[in-house]
Amino acid sequence: MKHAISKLIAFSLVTACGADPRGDGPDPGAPALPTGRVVTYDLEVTEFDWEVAPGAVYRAIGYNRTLPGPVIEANAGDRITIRLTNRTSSPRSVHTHISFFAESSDGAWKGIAQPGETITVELYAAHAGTFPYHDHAAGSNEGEGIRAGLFGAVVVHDPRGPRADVENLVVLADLDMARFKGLPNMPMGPFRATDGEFHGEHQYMHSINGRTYTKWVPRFRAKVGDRVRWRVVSLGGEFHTFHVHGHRWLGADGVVTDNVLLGPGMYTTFDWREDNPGEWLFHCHVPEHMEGGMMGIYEVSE
Ligand SMILES: [Cu+2]
Repeated sequence: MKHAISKLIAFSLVTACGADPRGDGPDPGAPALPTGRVVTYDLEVTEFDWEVAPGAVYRAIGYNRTLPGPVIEANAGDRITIRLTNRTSSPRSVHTHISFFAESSDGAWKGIAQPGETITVELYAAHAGTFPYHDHAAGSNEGEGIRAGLFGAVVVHDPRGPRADVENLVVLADLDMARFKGLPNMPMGPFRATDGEFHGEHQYMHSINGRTYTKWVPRFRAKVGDRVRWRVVSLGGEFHTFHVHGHRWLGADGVVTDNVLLGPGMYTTFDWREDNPGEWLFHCHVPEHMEGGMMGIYEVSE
């Protein structure tokens, strides 16, 4: 497995150090040079109860009993080793975006942990940025793992880039209404959108960092003058936007924006210099998703 990754890295470095394969300049996607460092993570897949808000109990399948799963953090050029243990009754995996890996660590056709099994996944953090990771094993259904809670973020720092004073990691995810065991003021489930006192089709379904609504989504904080880095990944079945009140940043298209579109499995990283004190909303701008809990608060002090 290591040999296969080494070959991948060597090939990519050859193309990176030489001209662009099209012959028109340096490759803008050049991978980072190896640091020689290895970071190791243990991920355990289990089924557990998770409160997205008090009384809103979700029967989750997740990594290390938390939604989202733990942050996988590295510097560009590091190798990442993940030991994945599956304590559920269906096949599970961890599939990552952007990092280099051999097919044996893909987590789709290969790199699957069977029930009771521990496997090793080997990655190379080729590029700085913020990327999703998630289950990609076909259990009872192909997307069941992601809906149940098997998702998280890979944060790859650029050791040569500007350091941020504050880093805010945002994981947007849609939950499966059929997996709720309880909702506030409701008897135990399972629930359908039209059940009992349950109003609206989306309540508690759209989460930020595993929680719903401004009262329960963990707050972000910064102060005026800070270089604030936002790392946003979108995992789930819906298209979301990421909108922050009172602020603006340079979008990927080079145009100033305060709201970006992220489809399933998409991600973005951007910085701003904080200049606006206050208590600001950040949220998905799809009305049903806001109503469904996808909103939080960002507090800026003087
Ligand atoms: Cu949305």
